[in-house]
Amino acid sequence: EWDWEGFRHAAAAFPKPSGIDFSYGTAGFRLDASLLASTVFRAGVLAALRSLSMKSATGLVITASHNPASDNGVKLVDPGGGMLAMRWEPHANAMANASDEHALTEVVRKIIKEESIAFGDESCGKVLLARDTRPSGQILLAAASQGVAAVAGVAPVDMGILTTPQLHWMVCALNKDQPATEVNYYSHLSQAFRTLEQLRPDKSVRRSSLASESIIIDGANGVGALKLLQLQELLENLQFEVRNCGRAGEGGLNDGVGADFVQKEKAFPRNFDKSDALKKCASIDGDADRLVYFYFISSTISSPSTFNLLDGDKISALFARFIRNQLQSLVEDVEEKPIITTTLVAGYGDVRVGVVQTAYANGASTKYLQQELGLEVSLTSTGVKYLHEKASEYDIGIYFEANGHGTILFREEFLAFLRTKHMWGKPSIHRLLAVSEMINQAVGDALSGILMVEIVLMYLGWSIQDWNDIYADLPSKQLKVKVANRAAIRTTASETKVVYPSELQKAIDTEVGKYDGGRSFVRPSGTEDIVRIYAEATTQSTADALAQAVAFHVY
Ligand code: 16G
Ligand code: ZN
Repeated sequence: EWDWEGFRHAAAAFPKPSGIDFSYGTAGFRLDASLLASTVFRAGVLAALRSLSMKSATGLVITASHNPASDNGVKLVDPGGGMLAMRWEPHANAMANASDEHALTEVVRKIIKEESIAFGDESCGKVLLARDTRPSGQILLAAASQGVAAVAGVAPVDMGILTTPQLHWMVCALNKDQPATEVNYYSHLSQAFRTLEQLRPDKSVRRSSLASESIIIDGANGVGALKLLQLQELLENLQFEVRNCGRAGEGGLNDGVGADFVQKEKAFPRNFDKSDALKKCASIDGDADRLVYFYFISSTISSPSTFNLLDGDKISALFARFIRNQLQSLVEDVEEKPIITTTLVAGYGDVRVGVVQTAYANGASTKYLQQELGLEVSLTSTGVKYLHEKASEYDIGIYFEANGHGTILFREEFLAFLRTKHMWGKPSIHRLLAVSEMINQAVGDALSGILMVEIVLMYLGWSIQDWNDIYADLPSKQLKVKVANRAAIRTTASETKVVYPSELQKAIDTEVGKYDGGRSFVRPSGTEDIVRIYAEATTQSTADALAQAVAFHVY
Protein backbone atom coordinates (compact mmCIF):
# COMPACT_ATOMS: atom_id res chain seq x y z
CA GLU A 1 0.00 0.00 0.00
CA TRP A 2 0.84 3.65 -0.24
CA ASP A 3 3.35 5.09 2.26
CA TRP A 4 1.54 8.32 3.16
CA GLU A 5 4.10 9.27 5.76
CA GLY A 6 6.88 9.03 3.17
CA PHE A 7 4.78 10.99 0.67
CA ARG A 8 4.19 13.85 3.10
CA HIS A 9 7.85 13.89 3.91
CA ALA A 10 8.84 14.11 0.23
CA ALA A 11 6.24 16.83 -0.42
CA ALA A 12 7.39 18.89 2.57
CA ALA A 13 10.73 19.41 0.82
CA PHE A 14 8.88 21.48 -1.84
CA PRO A 15 6.77 24.08 0.00
CA LYS A 16 4.34 26.10 -2.08
CA PRO A 17 5.24 29.79 -2.32
CA SER A 18 2.44 31.78 -0.72
CA GLY A 19 0.28 34.30 -2.50
CA ILE A 20 0.42 32.66 -5.94
CA ASP A 21 -2.54 31.13 -7.67
CA PHE A 22 -1.17 28.49 -10.03
CA SER A 23 -3.16 27.68 -13.14
CA TYR A 24 -2.50 24.88 -15.64
CA GLY A 25 -3.37 27.32 -18.44
CA THR A 26 -3.45 26.67 -22.17
CA ALA A 27 -0.26 24.65 -22.18
CA GLY A 28 0.74 23.77 -18.64
CA PHE A 29 2.14 25.82 -15.77
CA ARG A 30 4.49 28.59 -16.83
CA LEU A 31 6.13 31.11 -14.50
CA ASP A 32 9.37 32.57 -13.26
CA ALA A 33 11.55 29.50 -12.64
CA SER A 34 12.28 30.42 -9.01
CA LEU A 35 8.61 29.92 -8.11
CA LEU A 36 8.09 26.57 -9.75
CA ALA A 37 9.70 23.81 -7.64
CA SER A 38 6.57 22.88 -5.67
CA THR A 39 4.41 22.93 -8.79
CA VAL A 40 6.84 20.76 -10.70
CA PHE A 41 7.13 18.23 -7.85
CA ARG A 42 3.33 18.04 -7.75
CA ALA A 43 3.09 17.76 -11.54
CA GLY A 44 5.41 14.76 -11.17
CA VAL A 45 2.96 13.23 -8.70
CA LEU A 46 0.09 13.89 -11.09
CA ALA A 47 1.92 12.40 -14.09
CA ALA A 48 2.50 9.29 -11.97
CA LEU A 49 -1.17 9.07 -10.98
CA ARG A 50 -2.18 9.52 -14.61
CA SER A 51 0.17 6.71 -15.58
CA LEU A 52 -1.37 4.38 -12.99
CA SER A 53 -4.88 5.35 -13.98
CA MET A 54 -4.21 4.70 -17.69
CA LYS A 55 -1.94 1.68 -17.05
CA SER A 56 0.49 3.20 -19.57
CA ALA A 57 3.50 5.47 -19.58
CA THR A 58 2.99 9.23 -19.43
CA GLY A 59 5.40 12.13 -19.87
CA LEU A 60 6.43 15.38 -18.26
CA VAL A 61 8.50 18.08 -19.91
CA ILE A 62 10.15 21.05 -18.25
CA THR A 63 10.05 23.99 -20.66
CA ALA A 64 8.68 27.49 -21.08
CA SER A 65 8.80 27.33 -24.88
CA HIS A 66 9.30 30.83 -26.35
CA ASN A 67 9.24 32.65 -22.97
CA PRO A 68 12.37 34.34 -21.60
CA ALA A 69 15.18 32.12 -20.32
CA SER A 70 14.41 33.02 -16.69
CA ASP A 71 10.93 31.50 -16.97
CA ASN A 72 10.23 27.83 -16.92
CA GLY A 73 7.22 25.58 -17.01
CA VAL A 74 5.87 22.08 -16.93
CA LYS A 75 3.57 20.24 -19.32
CA LEU A 76 2.20 16.73 -19.01
CA VAL A 77 1.96 14.22 -21.83
CA ASP A 78 -0.82 11.65 -22.04
CA PRO A 79 -0.19 8.00 -22.99
CA GLY A 80 -1.15 8.55 -26.66
CA GLY A 81 1.53 11.24 -26.91
CA GLY A 82 -0.91 14.16 -26.85
CA MET A 83 -1.46 16.74 -24.15
CA LEU A 84 -2.87 15.84 -20.76
CA ALA A 85 -6.61 15.12 -21.05
CA MET A 86 -8.42 18.35 -20.26
CA ARG A 87 -10.58 16.50 -17.73
CA TRP A 88 -7.48 16.15 -15.54
CA GLU A 89 -6.51 19.83 -15.59
CA PRO A 90 -8.62 20.62 -12.49
CA HIS A 91 -6.62 17.93 -10.66
CA ALA A 92 -3.41 19.69 -11.69
CA ASN A 93 -4.73 23.02 -10.38
CA ALA A 94 -5.99 21.56 -7.12
CA MET A 95 -2.63 19.92 -6.46
CA ALA A 96 -0.55 22.96 -7.42
CA ASN A 97 -2.58 25.20 -5.12
CA ALA A 98 -2.72 22.92 -2.05
CA SER A 99 -1.31 25.05 0.78
CA ASP A 100 1.03 22.46 2.34
CA GLU A 101 1.92 18.75 2.32
CA HIS A 102 -1.14 17.87 4.40
CA ALA A 103 -3.54 19.65 2.08
CA LEU A 104 -1.73 18.08 -0.86
CA THR A 105 -2.16 14.61 0.65
CA GLU A 106 -5.89 15.21 0.91
CA VAL A 107 -6.10 16.34 -2.72
CA VAL A 108 -4.15 13.28 -3.86
CA ARG A 109 -6.38 10.93 -1.85
CA LYS A 110 -9.42 12.53 -3.49
CA ILE A 111 -7.99 12.09 -6.99
CA ILE A 112 -7.13 8.46 -6.29
CA LYS A 113 -10.70 7.87 -5.20
CA GLU A 114 -12.36 9.83 -7.99
CA GLU A 115 -10.28 8.19 -10.69
CA SER A 116 -10.48 4.73 -9.03
CA ILE A 117 -6.72 4.35 -9.14
CA ALA A 118 -5.68 0.94 -7.87
CA PHE A 119 -2.43 0.21 -6.09
CA GLY A 120 -1.02 -3.21 -5.66
CA ASP A 121 1.86 -5.44 -6.59
CA GLU A 122 0.85 -5.47 -10.21
CA SER A 123 0.63 -1.71 -10.51
CA CYS A 124 3.66 -0.38 -12.31
CA GLY A 125 3.60 3.04 -13.87
CA LYS A 126 6.25 4.92 -15.76
CA VAL A 127 6.81 8.62 -16.42
CA LEU A 128 9.30 9.84 -19.04
CA LEU A 129 10.88 13.15 -18.05
CA ALA A 130 12.68 15.67 -20.24
CA ARG A 131 13.72 19.31 -20.19
CA ASP A 132 14.88 22.04 -22.53
CA THR A 133 18.19 23.91 -22.22
CA ARG A 134 17.12 26.46 -19.57
CA PRO A 135 19.56 26.81 -16.67
CA SER A 136 16.79 26.04 -14.16
CA GLY A 137 15.88 22.82 -15.95
CA GLN A 138 18.12 20.41 -14.12
CA ILE A 139 16.91 21.29 -10.62
CA LEU A 140 13.29 21.33 -11.72
CA LEU A 141 13.64 17.98 -13.44
CA ALA A 142 15.00 16.55 -10.20
CA ALA A 143 11.92 17.92 -8.39
CA ALA A 144 9.62 16.31 -10.94
CA SER A 145 11.48 13.04 -10.64
CA GLN A 146 11.05 13.05 -6.87
CA GLY A 147 7.34 13.75 -7.34
CA VAL A 148 6.98 10.71 -9.62
CA ALA A 149 8.98 8.51 -7.25
CA ALA A 150 6.81 9.58 -4.32
CA VAL A 151 3.93 7.63 -5.86
CA ALA A 152 4.07 3.95 -4.99
CA GLY A 153 4.84 1.73 -7.96
CA VAL A 154 5.78 4.42 -10.49
CA ALA A 155 9.28 4.86 -11.92
CA PRO A 156 10.63 8.15 -13.29
CA VAL A 157 12.81 7.82 -16.39
CA ASP A 158 15.07 10.80 -17.08
CA MET A 159 15.34 11.20 -20.86
CA GLY A 160 17.60 14.25 -20.54
CA ILE A 161 17.50 17.30 -22.78
CA LEU A 162 14.88 16.92 -25.51
CA THR A 163 12.52 19.05 -27.56
CA THR A 164 8.92 18.97 -26.36
CA PRO A 165 7.77 17.07 -29.48
CA GLN A 166 10.53 14.47 -29.04
CA LEU A 167 9.22 13.63 -25.59
CA HIS A 168 5.63 13.44 -26.89
CA TRP A 169 6.85 11.12 -29.66
CA MET A 170 8.71 8.89 -27.22
CA VAL A 171 5.75 8.48 -24.87
CA CYS A 172 3.66 7.47 -27.86
CA ALA A 173 6.35 5.08 -29.12
CA LEU A 174 6.86 3.45 -25.73
CA ASN A 175 3.17 2.73 -25.36
CA LYS A 176 3.24 1.05 -28.77
CA ASP A 177 6.13 -1.12 -27.58
CA GLN A 178 8.58 0.63 -29.86
CA PRO A 179 11.98 1.86 -28.72
CA ALA A 180 11.50 5.23 -27.04
CA THR A 181 14.94 6.53 -27.90
CA GLU A 182 16.28 9.60 -29.59
CA VAL A 183 18.15 7.43 -32.09
CA ASN A 184 14.88 5.79 -33.07
CA TYR A 185 13.21 9.18 -33.44
CA TYR A 186 15.90 10.41 -35.85
CA SER A 187 16.02 7.20 -37.83
CA HIS A 188 12.23 7.14 -38.12
CA LEU A 189 12.05 10.69 -39.49
CA SER A 190 15.04 10.39 -41.79
CA GLN A 191 13.98 7.03 -43.23
CA ALA A 192 10.54 8.35 -44.08
CA PHE A 193 12.19 11.41 -45.64
CA ARG A 194 14.35 9.18 -47.85
CA THR A 195 11.31 7.12 -48.86
CA LEU A 196 9.49 10.29 -49.88
CA GLU A 197 12.53 11.51 -51.80
CA GLN A 198 12.60 8.25 -53.75
CA LEU A 199 8.89 8.50 -54.49
CA ARG A 200 9.31 11.93 -56.04
CA PRO A 201 7.14 12.04 -59.19
CA ASP A 202 9.70 13.13 -61.74
CA LYS A 203 13.22 12.89 -60.47
CA SER A 204 14.62 14.37 -63.65
CA VAL A 205 12.92 17.70 -63.01
CA ARG A 206 15.43 19.90 -61.30
CA ARG A 207 14.08 22.05 -58.60
CA SER A 208 13.83 25.72 -59.40
CA SER A 209 16.94 27.63 -58.48
CA LEU A 210 15.81 28.70 -55.04
CA ALA A 211 14.29 25.36 -54.10
CA SER A 212 17.63 23.70 -54.57
CA GLU A 213 19.29 26.13 -52.23
CA SER A 214 19.87 25.16 -48.69
CA ILE A 215 17.84 26.49 -45.78
CA ILE A 216 19.11 28.68 -43.01
CA ILE A 217 17.41 27.82 -39.74
CA ASP A 218 17.17 30.07 -36.70
CA GLY A 219 17.41 27.67 -33.73
CA ALA A 220 16.23 30.26 -31.13
CA ASN A 221 19.42 29.46 -29.16
CA GLY A 222 17.49 26.52 -27.77
CA VAL A 223 17.22 22.78 -27.65
CA GLY A 224 15.90 22.44 -31.21
CA ALA A 225 19.13 23.77 -32.69
CA LEU A 226 21.16 20.95 -31.15
CA LYS A 227 18.68 18.37 -32.32
CA LEU A 228 18.61 19.74 -35.89
CA LEU A 229 22.35 19.24 -36.09
CA GLN A 230 21.93 15.62 -35.00
CA LEU A 231 19.14 15.03 -37.51
CA GLN A 232 21.20 16.54 -40.30
CA GLU A 233 23.81 13.81 -40.00
CA LEU A 234 21.23 11.32 -41.29
CA LEU A 235 20.04 13.43 -44.23
CA GLU A 236 22.34 13.29 -47.23
CA ASN A 237 20.19 15.37 -49.56
CA LEU A 238 18.92 18.09 -47.33
CA GLN A 239 21.33 20.90 -46.69
CA PHE A 240 20.75 23.34 -43.93
CA GLU A 241 22.72 25.78 -41.89
CA VAL A 242 21.67 26.29 -38.28
CA ARG A 243 22.22 29.69 -36.71
CA ASN A 244 21.44 30.71 -33.14
CA CYS A 245 22.46 27.35 -31.70
CA GLY A 246 23.23 28.83 -28.29
CA ARG A 247 26.98 28.87 -28.95
CA ALA A 248 29.13 31.51 -27.31
CA GLY A 249 28.44 34.89 -28.89
CA GLU A 250 25.17 33.89 -30.52
CA GLY A 251 22.94 35.38 -27.82
CA GLY A 252 20.39 34.07 -25.34
CA LEU A 253 17.45 31.72 -25.60
CA ASN A 254 14.46 33.39 -27.31
CA ASP A 255 16.21 36.74 -27.06
CA GLY A 256 15.34 38.45 -30.33
CA VAL A 257 15.29 35.03 -31.98
CA GLY A 258 12.88 32.16 -32.54
CA ALA A 259 9.57 31.50 -34.28
CA ASP A 260 7.48 33.53 -31.85
CA PHE A 261 9.68 36.59 -32.34
CA VAL A 262 9.76 36.27 -36.13
CA GLN A 263 6.01 35.67 -36.40
CA LYS A 264 5.01 38.51 -34.09
CA GLU A 265 7.58 41.08 -35.23
CA LYS A 266 7.74 40.08 -38.89
CA ALA A 267 11.44 40.86 -38.69
CA PHE A 268 14.84 39.15 -38.93
CA PRO A 269 15.96 37.26 -35.86
CA ARG A 270 19.47 38.07 -34.62
CA ASN A 271 22.32 36.95 -36.85
CA PHE A 272 20.19 37.26 -39.97
CA ASP A 273 20.30 40.35 -42.11
CA LYS A 274 19.91 41.81 -45.57
CA SER A 275 22.82 39.76 -46.85
CA ASP A 276 20.43 36.79 -46.56
CA ALA A 277 18.15 38.31 -49.20
CA LEU A 278 16.25 35.72 -51.24
CA LYS A 279 17.50 32.86 -49.10
CA LYS A 280 15.05 30.34 -47.72
CA CYS A 281 15.00 30.82 -43.94
CA ALA A 282 13.10 29.09 -41.16
CA SER A 283 12.73 29.73 -37.46
CA ILE A 284 11.78 27.36 -34.65
CA ASP A 285 10.87 28.24 -31.07
CA GLY A 286 12.60 27.50 -27.76
CA ASP A 287 11.23 23.98 -27.41
CA ALA A 288 10.94 23.28 -31.15
CA ASP A 289 7.20 22.76 -31.42
CA ARG A 290 6.64 25.81 -33.62
CA LEU A 291 7.92 26.54 -37.10
CA VAL A 292 7.69 29.48 -39.49
CA TYR A 293 9.56 30.24 -42.71
CA PHE A 294 10.62 33.64 -44.01
CA TYR A 295 12.64 35.36 -46.70
CA PHE A 296 13.71 38.85 -47.49
CA ILE A 297 13.66 40.74 -50.77
CA SER A 298 15.89 43.80 -51.09
CA SER A 299 14.48 46.97 -52.53
CA THR A 300 14.75 47.71 -56.23
CA ILE A 301 14.10 50.85 -58.20
CA SER A 302 10.47 49.88 -58.61
CA SER A 303 9.67 48.24 -55.27
CA PRO A 304 10.55 48.62 -51.59
CA SER A 305 12.22 45.82 -49.64
CA THR A 306 9.89 43.24 -48.11
CA PHE A 307 10.12 40.82 -45.22
CA ASN A 308 7.97 37.85 -46.13
CA LEU A 309 6.62 35.63 -43.39
CA LEU A 310 5.28 32.16 -44.21
CA ASP A 311 3.40 31.37 -41.03
CA GLY A 312 1.52 28.33 -39.75
CA ASP A 313 -1.36 29.09 -42.09
CA LYS A 314 0.88 28.94 -45.13
CA ILE A 315 2.53 25.75 -43.92
CA SER A 316 -0.92 24.28 -43.41
CA ALA A 317 -1.97 25.31 -46.92
CA LEU A 318 1.16 23.71 -48.39
CA PHE A 319 0.57 20.45 -46.52
CA ALA A 320 -3.12 20.45 -47.40
CA ARG A 321 -2.32 20.88 -51.06
CA PHE A 322 0.08 17.95 -50.97
CA ILE A 323 -2.39 15.67 -49.17
CA ARG A 324 -5.16 16.64 -51.57
CA ASN A 325 -2.93 15.92 -54.57
CA GLN A 326 -1.98 12.52 -53.24
CA LEU A 327 -5.58 11.63 -52.54
CA GLN A 328 -6.60 12.82 -55.96
CA SER A 329 -4.03 10.64 -57.64
CA LEU A 330 -5.32 7.74 -55.56
CA VAL A 331 -8.70 8.04 -57.21
CA GLU A 332 -7.79 9.74 -60.45
CA ASP A 333 -8.54 6.81 -62.72
CA VAL A 334 -11.81 6.23 -60.90
CA GLU A 335 -13.13 9.75 -61.15
CA GLU A 336 -11.61 13.17 -61.05
CA LYS A 337 -13.22 15.35 -58.45
CA PRO A 338 -12.40 18.99 -58.03
CA ILE A 339 -13.70 18.96 -54.47
CA ILE A 340 -12.34 16.37 -52.13
CA THR A 341 -14.05 17.27 -48.89
CA THR A 342 -14.84 13.62 -49.13
CA THR A 343 -13.00 11.46 -51.59
CA LEU A 344 -14.55 8.15 -52.36
CA VAL A 345 -11.78 5.58 -52.25
CA ALA A 346 -12.87 2.16 -53.41
CA GLY A 347 -12.90 -0.30 -50.56
CA TYR A 348 -12.75 2.35 -47.85
CA GLY A 349 -15.54 4.77 -48.55
CA ASP A 350 -15.42 8.50 -48.18
CA VAL A 351 -12.07 9.74 -46.99
CA ARG A 352 -12.72 12.82 -44.89
CA VAL A 353 -10.00 15.44 -45.04
CA GLY A 354 -10.25 18.54 -42.91
CA VAL A 355 -8.12 21.52 -42.04
CA VAL A 356 -8.43 22.99 -38.57
CA GLN A 357 -7.58 26.62 -37.84
CA THR A 358 -8.27 29.22 -35.18
CA ALA A 359 -9.80 32.66 -35.57
CA TYR A 360 -6.24 33.99 -35.95
CA ALA A 361 -5.87 32.24 -39.30
CA ASN A 362 -5.50 34.82 -42.01
CA GLY A 363 -8.74 35.12 -43.97
CA ALA A 364 -6.83 34.63 -47.22
CA SER A 365 -5.63 31.21 -46.03
CA THR A 366 -9.13 30.08 -45.18
CA LYS A 367 -10.33 31.20 -48.58
CA TYR A 368 -7.46 29.37 -50.30
CA LEU A 369 -8.21 26.13 -48.45
CA GLN A 370 -11.92 26.28 -49.16
CA GLN A 371 -12.03 27.74 -52.63
CA GLU A 372 -8.78 26.72 -54.29
CA LEU A 373 -8.34 23.34 -52.64
CA GLY A 374 -11.99 22.60 -51.97
CA LEU A 375 -11.30 21.45 -48.44
CA GLU A 376 -13.42 21.54 -45.32
CA VAL A 377 -12.13 24.06 -42.76
CA SER A 378 -13.17 24.18 -39.12
CA LEU A 379 -12.35 26.67 -36.40
CA THR A 380 -11.58 25.89 -32.76
CA SER A 381 -10.49 27.84 -29.72
CA THR A 382 -6.85 28.87 -29.44
CA GLY A 383 -4.55 26.19 -27.96
CA VAL A 384 -3.13 23.08 -29.50
CA LYS A 385 -5.28 20.75 -27.44
CA TYR A 386 -8.43 22.06 -29.11
CA LEU A 387 -7.09 21.92 -32.65
CA HIS A 388 -5.63 18.46 -32.14
CA GLU A 389 -8.90 17.08 -30.83
CA LYS A 390 -10.85 18.47 -33.77
CA ALA A 391 -8.32 17.25 -36.34
CA SER A 392 -8.55 13.72 -34.96
CA GLU A 393 -12.16 13.56 -36.17
CA TYR A 394 -11.00 13.29 -39.79
CA ASP A 395 -9.37 10.47 -41.73
CA ILE A 396 -6.68 13.02 -42.45
CA GLY A 397 -6.79 16.12 -40.27
CA ILE A 398 -4.36 18.97 -40.83
CA TYR A 399 -4.14 21.58 -38.10
CA PHE A 400 -2.04 24.66 -37.59
CA GLU A 401 -2.11 27.79 -35.52
CA ALA A 402 -0.89 30.90 -37.32
CA ASN A 403 2.00 30.93 -34.82
CA GLY A 404 3.45 27.80 -36.44
CA HIS A 405 2.28 24.98 -34.20
CA GLY A 406 0.62 22.15 -36.07
CA THR A 407 0.79 18.72 -37.62
CA ILE A 408 -1.13 16.18 -39.70
CA LEU A 409 -3.15 13.40 -38.09
CA PHE A 410 -4.04 10.16 -39.85
CA ARG A 411 -6.83 7.94 -38.61
CA GLU A 412 -5.39 4.53 -37.78
CA GLU A 413 -8.15 2.68 -39.71
CA PHE A 414 -7.32 4.69 -42.80
CA LEU A 415 -3.62 3.87 -42.53
CA ALA A 416 -4.46 0.21 -42.00
CA PHE A 417 -6.56 0.35 -45.16
CA LEU A 418 -3.72 1.93 -47.13
CA ARG A 419 -1.32 -0.76 -45.92
CA THR A 420 -3.60 -3.45 -47.35
CA LYS A 421 -3.63 -1.66 -50.72
CA HIS A 422 0.11 -1.72 -51.30
CA MET A 423 -0.48 -3.93 -54.31
CA TRP A 424 -2.38 -1.19 -56.09
CA GLY A 425 1.10 -0.06 -56.92
CA LYS A 426 0.16 3.56 -56.58
CA PRO A 427 2.99 5.75 -55.31
CA SER A 428 0.48 7.99 -53.56
CA ILE A 429 -0.32 5.16 -51.14
CA HIS A 430 3.32 4.82 -50.21
CA ARG A 431 3.69 8.56 -49.99
CA LEU A 432 0.78 8.98 -47.61
CA LEU A 433 2.11 6.14 -45.46
CA ALA A 434 5.58 7.69 -45.42
CA VAL A 435 4.16 11.08 -44.44
CA SER A 436 2.31 9.42 -41.57
CA GLU A 437 5.68 8.11 -40.36
CA MET A 438 7.65 11.29 -40.90
CA ILE A 439 5.23 13.78 -39.41
CA ASN A 440 5.07 13.74 -35.62
CA GLN A 441 1.43 12.87 -35.06
CA ALA A 442 1.71 13.22 -31.30
CA VAL A 443 2.05 17.00 -31.45
CA GLY A 444 3.34 19.78 -33.71
CA ASP A 445 7.07 19.30 -34.26
CA ALA A 446 9.29 21.87 -35.96
CA LEU A 447 11.82 19.18 -36.97
CA SER A 448 9.38 16.91 -38.76
CA GLY A 449 7.63 20.06 -40.04
CA ILE A 450 10.82 21.20 -41.79
CA LEU A 451 11.23 17.79 -43.42
CA MET A 452 7.63 17.90 -44.63
CA VAL A 453 7.88 21.43 -46.03
CA GLU A 454 11.09 20.52 -47.85
CA ILE A 455 9.61 17.36 -49.33
CA VAL A 456 6.54 19.18 -50.63
CA LEU A 457 8.64 22.00 -52.13
CA MET A 458 10.85 19.37 -53.74
CA TYR A 459 7.84 17.55 -55.23
CA LEU A 460 6.42 20.78 -56.62
CA GLY A 461 9.78 22.14 -57.72
CA TRP A 462 8.89 25.31 -55.85
CA SER A 463 11.01 28.06 -54.38
CA ILE A 464 9.96 29.72 -51.15
CA GLN A 465 8.63 32.57 -53.30
CA ASP A 466 6.48 30.19 -55.34
CA TRP A 467 5.10 28.86 -52.09
CA ASN A 468 4.50 32.32 -50.68
CA ASP A 469 2.58 33.29 -53.80
CA ILE A 470 -0.19 30.71 -53.38
CA TYR A 471 -2.15 33.49 -51.70
CA ALA A 472 -1.45 36.96 -50.33
CA ASP A 473 -2.11 37.45 -46.63
CA LEU A 474 -4.72 40.07 -45.83
CA PRO A 475 -3.18 42.90 -43.81
CA SER A 476 -3.81 42.28 -40.11
CA LYS A 477 -3.11 43.89 -36.78
CA GLN A 478 -2.93 42.51 -33.25
CA LEU A 479 -3.17 44.60 -30.08
CA LYS A 480 -3.31 43.70 -26.43
CA VAL A 481 -5.19 45.59 -23.76
CA LYS A 482 -4.83 45.34 -19.99
CA VAL A 483 -8.21 45.21 -18.27
CA ALA A 484 -9.32 44.85 -14.66
CA ASN A 485 -10.79 41.39 -15.20
CA ARG A 486 -10.20 39.63 -18.48
CA ALA A 487 -12.48 36.75 -17.44
CA ALA A 488 -15.39 39.19 -17.74
CA ILE A 489 -15.20 38.72 -21.51
CA ARG A 490 -16.59 35.44 -22.76
CA THR A 491 -16.56 34.26 -26.37
CA THR A 492 -18.03 31.53 -28.52
CA ALA A 493 -15.95 28.34 -28.89
CA SER A 494 -14.47 29.58 -32.16
CA GLU A 495 -13.58 32.86 -30.39
CA THR A 496 -14.97 34.83 -33.34
CA LYS A 497 -17.79 36.42 -31.32
CA VAL A 498 -18.12 37.85 -27.82
CA VAL A 499 -21.15 36.40 -26.05
CA TYR A 500 -20.69 38.46 -22.88
CA PRO A 501 -20.92 41.42 -22.55
CA SER A 502 -23.22 41.45 -25.57
CA GLU A 503 -22.88 45.23 -26.09
CA LEU A 504 -19.21 44.65 -26.85
CA GLN A 505 -20.04 42.38 -29.78
CA LYS A 506 -22.54 44.94 -31.08
CA ALA A 507 -19.84 47.61 -30.94
CA ILE A 508 -17.36 45.33 -32.76
CA ASP A 509 -19.95 44.60 -35.46
CA THR A 510 -20.50 48.32 -35.95
CA GLU A 511 -16.76 48.99 -36.29
CA VAL A 512 -16.25 46.08 -38.68
CA GLY A 513 -19.14 47.34 -40.80
CA LYS A 514 -17.21 50.54 -41.47
CA TYR A 515 -14.38 48.75 -43.27
CA ASP A 516 -14.54 46.97 -46.56
CA GLY A 517 -13.50 43.33 -46.08
CA GLY A 518 -12.97 43.92 -42.37
CA ARG A 519 -12.93 41.23 -39.69
CA SER A 520 -12.18 41.60 -36.01
CA PHE A 521 -12.51 39.66 -32.77
CA VAL A 522 -11.36 39.94 -29.18
CA ARG A 523 -10.56 37.18 -26.65
CA PRO A 524 -9.04 36.99 -23.21
CA SER A 525 -5.51 35.55 -23.37
CA GLY A 526 -5.01 32.11 -21.86
CA THR A 527 -1.39 32.82 -20.98
CA GLU A 528 -1.19 36.49 -20.01
CA ASP A 529 -3.34 38.86 -18.00
CA ILE A 530 -4.60 40.74 -21.06
CA VAL A 531 -7.29 40.83 -23.73
CA ARG A 532 -6.13 40.33 -27.32
CA ILE A 533 -7.58 42.17 -30.29
CA TYR A 534 -7.28 40.97 -33.86
CA ALA A 535 -8.30 42.90 -36.95
CA GLU A 536 -8.01 42.24 -40.65
CA ALA A 537 -8.85 44.49 -43.58
CA THR A 538 -7.88 45.10 -47.17
CA THR A 539 -5.09 47.57 -46.35
CA GLN A 540 -2.64 47.81 -43.46
CA SER A 541 -3.83 51.24 -42.44
CA THR A 542 -7.47 50.16 -42.25
CA ALA A 543 -6.53 46.99 -40.35
CA ASP A 544 -4.63 49.16 -37.86
CA ALA A 545 -7.54 51.58 -37.57
CA LEU A 546 -10.06 48.79 -37.06
CA ALA A 547 -7.92 47.20 -34.32
CA GLN A 548 -7.61 50.57 -32.57
CA ALA A 549 -11.32 51.23 -32.79
CA VAL A 550 -12.18 47.82 -31.35
CA ALA A 551 -9.56 48.17 -28.61
CA PHE A 552 -11.27 51.38 -27.56
CA HIS A 553 -14.46 49.41 -26.81
CA VAL A 554 -12.58 46.84 -24.73
CA TYR A 555 -11.13 49.33 -22.24
C1 16G B 1 0.03 28.56 -25.78
C2 16G B 1 -0.40 27.48 -26.73
C3 16G B 1 -0.52 28.03 -28.13
C4 16G B 1 -1.44 29.22 -28.16
C5 16G B 1 -1.01 30.26 -27.15
C6 16G B 1 -2.06 31.34 -27.05
C7 16G B 1 0.12 25.10 -26.79
C8 16G B 1 1.21 24.07 -26.87
N1 16G B 1 0.53 26.37 -26.76
O1 16G B 1 1.33 28.98 -26.07
O2 16G B 1 -1.03 27.01 -28.94
O3 16G B 1 -1.46 29.80 -29.43
O4 16G B 1 -0.87 29.65 -25.87
O5 16G B 1 -1.71 32.27 -26.08
O6 16G B 1 -1.05 24.79 -26.74
P1 16G B 1 -2.74 33.38 -25.63
O7 16G B 1 -3.94 32.67 -25.01
O8 16G B 1 -1.99 34.23 -24.68
O9 16G B 1 -3.15 34.14 -26.85
ZN1 ZN C 1 6.91 25.95 -28.04
